[in-house]
Amino acid sequence: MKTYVKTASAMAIGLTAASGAWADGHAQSWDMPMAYAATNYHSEHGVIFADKVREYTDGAIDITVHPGGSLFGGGDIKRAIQTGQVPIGERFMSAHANEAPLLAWDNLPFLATTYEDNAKLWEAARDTVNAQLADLNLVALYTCPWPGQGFYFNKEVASSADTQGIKFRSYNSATATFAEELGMIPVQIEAAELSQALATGVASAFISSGSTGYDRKVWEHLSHYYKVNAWLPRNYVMVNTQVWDGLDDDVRAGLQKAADETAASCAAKSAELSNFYFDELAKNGMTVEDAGPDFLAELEAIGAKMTAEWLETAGADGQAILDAYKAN
Ligand code: PCA
Repeated sequence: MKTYVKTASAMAIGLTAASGAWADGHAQSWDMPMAYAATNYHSEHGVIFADKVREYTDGAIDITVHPGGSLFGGGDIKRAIQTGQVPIGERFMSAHANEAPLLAWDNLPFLATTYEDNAKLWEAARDTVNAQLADLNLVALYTCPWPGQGFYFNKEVASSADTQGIKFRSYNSATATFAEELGMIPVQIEAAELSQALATGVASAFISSGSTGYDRKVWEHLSHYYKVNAWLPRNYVMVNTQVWDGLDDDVRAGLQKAADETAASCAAKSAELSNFYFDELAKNGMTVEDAGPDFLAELEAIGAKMTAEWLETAGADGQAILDAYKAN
């Protein structure tokens, strides 16, 4: 209750100006913080989305994209939207699993490792995830997958015998668990801070897609990428629930149309770019290869344990997602 009151009063302060502008028939200007590099396809799709929104709402909503954590750092974006400091923003969904374990639905190792399966998994999860987000005062407009996740190191790694004691950049609690299971020391760092963390030795390994390694030019510090393809996690663009509910039906429909089209285009771009990123890592001197059988077997065993742990925390809703996915 206390949290609700706090949220409601912050909302009143933060959003009056925007709502008033709309009541007068003028455009609402929305700042949209995004967490990842301006040149990343997620951020580029934020701009595509903003253009479509202007078009489909007849200029009623004018979104300005702020990529790279420039308006709010990645870790602060969700809170800023929940409390009405900004109406809309984008972030990595499973980064919010510490607050709502269900949101790690797309972080389950080796469950859905192709774009097609990943789309099926999102369909299976969508309603449950949206209900969870409603509890957090959020409405998801669209989600978009990252390419498959693999491991970056500064040396050859054949098994966990080679990973003991390594400082590992994690991006959520699941990846911290993964690191610990491999004898590494996790430290949570934003993608925007990654190059600096590698340069200063705060971390010397991490899990991510080829995309983030490319964005952050990690070949300057690291030598090996293992294409584990453990999962394809998603970013999501979310709106504050009161803002969403306060819009005219037409405007909401325009936003949703823009969101649906952007989702399809963003997922296609992710798939299209996934091999390009590997090529770029290799061109810049990294060894890019599949994980060896010993390492992979260990990762699979850890993955099974992580899935079991997730089911304990996500409960019946989590099981329902898995059942719906497997039924299709
Ligand atoms: N890049 C983001 C999240 C997943 C990914 O591929 C990151 O490393 O922070």
